[in-house]
Amino acid sequence: MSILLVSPPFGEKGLQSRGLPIAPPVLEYLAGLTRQVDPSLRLQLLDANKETLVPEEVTADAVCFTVLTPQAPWVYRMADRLRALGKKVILGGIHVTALPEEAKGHADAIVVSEAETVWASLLADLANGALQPAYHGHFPEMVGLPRPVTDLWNTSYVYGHFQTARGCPHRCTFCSVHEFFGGTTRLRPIDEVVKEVAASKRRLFWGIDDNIWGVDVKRSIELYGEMARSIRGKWWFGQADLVTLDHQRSDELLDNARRAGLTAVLVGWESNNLATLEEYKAVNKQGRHRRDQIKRIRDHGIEVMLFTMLGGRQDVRADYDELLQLCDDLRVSAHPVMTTPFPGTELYEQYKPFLKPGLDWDHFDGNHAVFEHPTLSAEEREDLIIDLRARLFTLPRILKRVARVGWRGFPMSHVTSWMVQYPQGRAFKQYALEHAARRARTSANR
Ligand code: B12
Repeated sequence: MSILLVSPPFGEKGLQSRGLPIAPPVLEYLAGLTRQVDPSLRLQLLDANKETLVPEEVTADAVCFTVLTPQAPWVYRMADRLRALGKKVILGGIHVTALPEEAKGHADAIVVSEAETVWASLLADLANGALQPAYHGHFPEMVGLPRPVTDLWNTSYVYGHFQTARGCPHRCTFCSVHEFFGGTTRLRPIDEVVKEVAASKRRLFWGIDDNIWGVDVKRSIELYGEMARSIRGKWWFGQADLVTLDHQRSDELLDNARRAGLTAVLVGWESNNLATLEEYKAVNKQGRHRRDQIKRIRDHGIEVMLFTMLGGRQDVRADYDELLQLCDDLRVSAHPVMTTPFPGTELYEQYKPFLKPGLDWDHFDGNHAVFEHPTLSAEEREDLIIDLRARLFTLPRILKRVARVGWRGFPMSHVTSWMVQYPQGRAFKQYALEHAARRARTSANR
């Protein structure tokens, strides 16, 4: 029997991530899990950002899709076509877990929650022609997890990935993580992580933990110390909170993290607007002196990028300029996305009465305004974020920011700063052009 694992394209209305240099983590991980539970099964992987999925040309018996919310419409269309051709379709991932009844309509089987505890029985049922409509995974212990399988691609990637923990201690209302992982945080054994990264042929990684140091500071210090001792010539970036840096051992944490190869951290700044931060229940994760902490991280030789959302119902027009000013003051870059209430989150329930009717899930991609705002129209918010991104990613600004990374990180943190910012600026520009073309077509049709 053979199965094809598919990573869907990152939205059709905003192809921001075309040619993303990161290997899709879910696919490589599920391939590892499959080999662990049934080594006889033949496996194929397809990254639909880089290759075209043609249902008529699929040779596998079953096709498995991982589904984020903005990818759902594409997946459902493909799934319907594949099923009409007699293929079995299995869906899993965060969107399927949030809306299982919707997903069931397009699949022979769905996996709700994490796959580890149900994957073996699902594959056995598939082989026996006895698939159940739904499999409900539990929250597995993070011991003995399979390593990602990296040798099945037809395409190539610059970055691999590793995961040391699942879950996050914070409960931000916009974030899917808390709900998805059942409020749990779970850590992998340090030696398993270190051996996995050391054994990988790859040299650059994304540490895909939801919070690379905020789950358990002492364990992070220990993990990074061990990585620094055992791994040479490998570098990585990851995402984290700021409040952890109020911890008394945070200098040691940052030192060890840099020695472990951390070149850049994407910090959850979330918003400049205090009312919005409160609305998102994201105040506590900012810590006491968040501006100073940004400087501290960079002085340790680690690049910083701010994750921020704009266009929430408490946000105002001035927030866009203020974010640019903040980035200029701190000489730091940002990844601004449109506030998006994802199904399964607290924010979704709160914003439900304001959602624009008739929008398909592909609008929930961080570029589109999907709810009504008290003072700003959807078009205004979409234009404001595009304009902010254009101003943030001019070449002089990018270069000034690269130069500001502390000397202790030279050269890899500086190289990473460029490698993250430059393509991001280009992707934003490309999206802006596509957005303008779509807007022109819409007004011509009116
Ligand atoms: C890596 C990542 C990305 C990468 C993906 C890289 C790639 N090439 O695939 C990139 C940067 C591209 C990305 C983009 C986005 N992301 Co993202 N991302 C993540 C992150 C940090 C890790 C996901 C991951 O790979 N985990 C490792 C794998 C092994 O674990 P897993 O996904 O949990 O999979 C397990 C189960 O879900 C299940 N499973 C998953 N899929 C399948 C499929 C089958 C068939 C089966 C059986 C089981 C199964 O089994 C796995 C093992 O238990 C998560 C945070 C998180 N913790 O999930 C956010 C997350 C998934 N992202 C999120 C968001 C919002 C986005 C963006 C929309 C951001 C934005 N606003 O611009 C974009 C999507 C753009 C688009 N238009 O589609 C949200 C998802 C919300 C939602 N409802 O979809 C998350 C949860 C972050 C959050 N804090 O809320 N992301």
